[in-house]
Amino acid sequence: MLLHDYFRSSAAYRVRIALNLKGLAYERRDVMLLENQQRSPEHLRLNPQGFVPALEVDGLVLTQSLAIIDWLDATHPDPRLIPSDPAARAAAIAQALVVGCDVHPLNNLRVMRYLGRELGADEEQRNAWTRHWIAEGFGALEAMAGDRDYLGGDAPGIADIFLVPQMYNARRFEVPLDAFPRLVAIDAAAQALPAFAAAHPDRTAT
Ligand SMILES: N[C@@H](CCC(=O)N[C@@H](CS)C(=O)NCC(=O)O)C(=O)O
Repeated sequence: MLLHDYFRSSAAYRVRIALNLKGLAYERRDVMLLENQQRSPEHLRLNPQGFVPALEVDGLVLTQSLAIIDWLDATHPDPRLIPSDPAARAAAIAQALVVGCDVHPLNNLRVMRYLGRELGADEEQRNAWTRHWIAEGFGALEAMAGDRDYLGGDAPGIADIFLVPQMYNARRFEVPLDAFPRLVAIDAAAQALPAFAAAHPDRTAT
């Protein structure tokens, strides 16, 4: 497996965590986002959206982190990251999508660039935007979190895989986290696991 990756990409970080949880070996290739390598013809052939991650497996090219993790779960089901029970599955995916649909896309590099270049937002305004949408999403996710070790229950699942990279971003942008004690505790529990620790951007930067 070859992961087209970038150390600080939270969508790629999700896939690194999932691959590690499943104990799957993979190679990484850096796509340098700040140099716009994601817009190169070679990368657009893999992912026409111009995003990382993309995962190449035996001639198959997978994109979109949730779709990649769903594929990994279908082909390597141990351990399960997305529950099979329909109600539990819907709840877990709903938690993941608080981050994946309603927080992360608003803070993406292309959005930040648009805010700066097209709308004239300066760095502090762009950072305030990022902090606002993270705090709003985290407020909802905090209310959705149960009282178990992980969002996924007694073991980490898809929602934890989406949470941890977003917590990394939150800290990077100095989002106050006092209002989210459950998320802070769940993030700490997950990061103590080798699969999460090995996927951390500090362990991945080239
Ligand atoms: N929904 C996509 C989002 C992928 C995404 O936003 N990737 C970011 C890095 S986290 C990216 O490649 N951004 C490049 C850009 O904005 O130009 C997924 O989950 O895979």
